[in-house]
Amino acid sequence: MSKNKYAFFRGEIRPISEAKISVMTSALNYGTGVFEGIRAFWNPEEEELFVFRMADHYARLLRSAKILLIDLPYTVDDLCRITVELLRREGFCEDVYIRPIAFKSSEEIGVRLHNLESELAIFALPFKHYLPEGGVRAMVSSWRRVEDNAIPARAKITGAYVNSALAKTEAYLAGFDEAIVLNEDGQVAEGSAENLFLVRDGVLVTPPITANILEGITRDTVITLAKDLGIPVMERPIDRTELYVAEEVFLTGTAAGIAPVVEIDRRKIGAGKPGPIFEKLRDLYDHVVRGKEPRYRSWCAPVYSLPAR
Ligand code: PY5
Repeated sequence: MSKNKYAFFRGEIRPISEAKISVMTSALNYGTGVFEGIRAFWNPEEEELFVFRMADHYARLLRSAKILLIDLPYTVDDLCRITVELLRREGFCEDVYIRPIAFKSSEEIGVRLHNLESELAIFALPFKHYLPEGGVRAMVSSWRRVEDNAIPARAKITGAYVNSALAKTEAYLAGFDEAIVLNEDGQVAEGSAENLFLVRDGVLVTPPITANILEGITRDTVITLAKDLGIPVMERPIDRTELYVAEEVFLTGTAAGIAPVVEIDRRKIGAGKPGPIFEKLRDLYDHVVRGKEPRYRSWCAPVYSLPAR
């Protein structure tokens, strides 16, 4: 029994049992879909559900779709409105994860992007933690990050997640919680489904968006919050061994939130426990996403208190 009752599928909100596709679907056969992960956070004091940076996620979905020549008949505003409607129908009063997916839906043989139909589906379900809360034990993967000229990591392409899944499962089978993936230059790209930050001499460092990473929205949020807190931020290439000698390392993502890394390749990071800069950012982030910081309230779209547009 699934925890969600509905999906937006073929232009309407329908029972989840009706949101089914054929085994012949092009995207199932060739990985030609793009998706998003969006979170909505419950604020018990206001009895309100806030969708975090929804328009930014849908703008990225449309950019990903453009790269795969997926034409969608929806604007960012349309997609936000549909999502709010879906969440209202579900009536969630807890933290949820929203998954929009746009894909090549034609049922025929042929590997290509052109002259194929596209479809969009959106579903949402209750969601808590993606990574262990007390601290992540990570390994540097033997798998390399996909290159922009092979499968662009900038687009959130379903097929590219084979790369993430290979790295994640290698880490799991070796007894770790998460994989850190290097790019073909041998420098740090990101986690299997998170961006990466480290702290050196009090400076927050993260790879640039040209390092074959997803241009993460949590990454952008953390950069903004850090700057507002007066923490210096630098976007630059990161060597593998900088991971070992960093004062702090943490991962950021919609599913993962901000997750501290306490061990990498069996080397303790900093004091082997979540660090002070992580804690400052995490505390602020937890408030921001629930609409509790007036300064960032525009990032939070209320689901119940506004009339549907
Ligand atoms: N890098 C990769 C490869 C990702 O898959 C993700 C998000 C991120 C970085 C972080 O991006 P953002 O901050 O915009 O979420 N991963 C998805 C997520 O929803 C999929 C997880 C299963 O978090």
